[in-house]
Amino acid sequence: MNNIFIEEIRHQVKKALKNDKKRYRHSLGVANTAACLAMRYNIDMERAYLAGLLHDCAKCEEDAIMIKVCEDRNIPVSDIERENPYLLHAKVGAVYAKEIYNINDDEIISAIACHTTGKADMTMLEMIIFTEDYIEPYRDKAANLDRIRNEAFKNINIAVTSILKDTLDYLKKSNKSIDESTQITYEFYKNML
Ligand code: DGI
Ligand code: FE
Ligand code: FE
Repeated sequence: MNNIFIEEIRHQVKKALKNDKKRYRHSLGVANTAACLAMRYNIDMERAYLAGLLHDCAKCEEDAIMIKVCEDRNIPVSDIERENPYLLHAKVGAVYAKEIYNINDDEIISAIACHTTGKADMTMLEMIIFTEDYIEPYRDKAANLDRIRNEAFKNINIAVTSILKDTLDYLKKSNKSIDESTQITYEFYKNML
């Protein structure tokens, strides 16, 4: 994506993620393939690219700082988030997108805020970022990736449901606590199919 504004954001995101070698590569993967899904589902490509580029911009932030960023802004922090502060990189990423990267597009901000757990009744942009975060080409660990990549371009509601189902299975198997947003999102999409 070629414009000075986006080039500058790419530069800033690269710097912010320099402590996690593969994270910038993943962010570009989400940005580029979110633009592809935007073409498929007739939404603005540049907004999808920007949301993808920024979705993990707080991924290298320290846990204590993320909790403080939320508390200072009266953003609710659930018990599960307090136990697993990495979950907060989504909400804090949304704050940084607004306050540091000067994004004033509410749908981009909300797509960043809900990219880890999803939420009920997501907009197309939100679903695209949620989905690409899981399937972008550099991802290689999750179950059923080939099938879900295919679903994403055929029927994105099915892809979102599959991702939530596999994420919940993985969390249960590894005895991790489940945030109610993840469960609520899954119920919503399962009941919609
Ligand atoms: O930041 P990324 O690694 O690109 O991806 P992400 O923001 O989707 O975070 C992925 C992790 O989040 C993955 O290991 C599953 C985890 N996760 C999603 N929902 C929940 C969760 N972890 C817990 N403990 N509880 C959840 O409800
Ligand atoms: Fe993330
Ligand atoms: Fe991500």
